[in-house]
Amino acid sequence: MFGKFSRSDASDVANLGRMWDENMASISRVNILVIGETGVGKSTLINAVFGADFAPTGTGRPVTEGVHQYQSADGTFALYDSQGFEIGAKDSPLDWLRGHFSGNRAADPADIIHAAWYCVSAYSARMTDGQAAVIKELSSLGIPVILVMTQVPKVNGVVISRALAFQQALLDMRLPTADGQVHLTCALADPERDEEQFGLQEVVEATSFRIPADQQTAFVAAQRVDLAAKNRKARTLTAAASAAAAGIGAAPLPLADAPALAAIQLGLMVKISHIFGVSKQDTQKIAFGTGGITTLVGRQLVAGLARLIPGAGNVLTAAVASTLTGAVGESWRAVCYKVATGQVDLRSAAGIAEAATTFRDVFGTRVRLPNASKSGSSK
Ligand SMILES: Nc1nc2c(ncn2[C@@H]2O[C@H](COP(=O)(O)OP(=O)(O)O)[C@@H](O)[C@H]2O)c(=O)[nH]1
Ligand SMILES: [Mg+2]
Repeated sequence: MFGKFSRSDASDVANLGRMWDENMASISRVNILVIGETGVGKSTLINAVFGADFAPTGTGRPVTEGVHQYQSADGTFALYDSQGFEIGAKDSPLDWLRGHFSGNRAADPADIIHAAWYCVSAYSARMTDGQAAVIKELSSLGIPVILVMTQVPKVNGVVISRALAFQQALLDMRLPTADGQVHLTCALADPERDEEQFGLQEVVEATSFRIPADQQTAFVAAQRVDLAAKNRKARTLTAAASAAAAGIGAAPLPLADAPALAAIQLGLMVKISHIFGVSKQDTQKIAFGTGGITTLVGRQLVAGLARLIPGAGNVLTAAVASTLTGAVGESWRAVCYKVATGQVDLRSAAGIAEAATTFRDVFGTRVRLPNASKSGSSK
């Protein structure tokens, strides 16, 4: 049943597929290094922040002894998972890192490591001189280091004093970290021990602040704990697309140019889907599949509008073009937000229908179709 598209949508479906690939190719990959000794909770942290299917234990591409690289399926995110580096050790991963930097930095900017999470466990509660030396070396290589304390227990909602004492000891070491902080985290909720997940969003925010502008989109998309950042990014993209839509409608837009407007809107949906981790297939299903929002996106929307707006005749104004694009962006953001937070499960037909209903509901609050020509904007 899914994946069947009506004839009139065929070119929109094809366009969306092409735009999907173009968008992924245009996004600069972000590379994050996670370091810490075995058992401190790196994999658990990675899975909690970037998704359970991302770094399954024991897989990934070994790039050198003790370092594994994982890449997201869309290729916009790479993660290097590494055991503790020892300065001076033979075949240390640090040698790889030095080589990686001196060799690749100039040659291939795509391989630059944009941030490192140095993980120490609240349980071991120690940082050796060797570990501190590694942090210094990373910093001197120009890599922003975020210091993360993992496996931090709370009792009755309060961080245990031993972890706080360790945090203070680390602060007293005055390590050259990116933000001078020691971020306390618990990546694994453990109801039996009354422990809840915390601190992950703070780590993501601290990291995001240090990521170069070109890699921000990839980082916001890859992480899954800071949904507010995804919402902000989606709304920024929507504002830009609305402005572009107003631009093409600056002189009243002949309906013959409707494909240009449809392209802006589909391109916007593609970008928002990527930000929230909604797949190409799911995007196509909701947009053009059975029970989807077919008449509210793409060419059908624009064509249908001409019939609905009294007196619009064969033209669209800049205001209508921009309002429609704003409504498509905000409605699609709402759908993607629900998918990302698990409120909608797209594996069932009911889930697809629910996603489509969400889109229509939000769209309806932004656009009163029959009055659109009078008010121009209905925000
Ligand atoms: N209670 C608790 N256990 C954790 C936490 N993070 C990791 N663990 C446990 O610590 C062990 C080692 O974690 P893992 O992520 O495999 O460590 P890695 O070797 O650094 O990748 C596993 O049994 C995890 O379940 C946490 O935040 N809280
Ligand atoms: Mg691991």
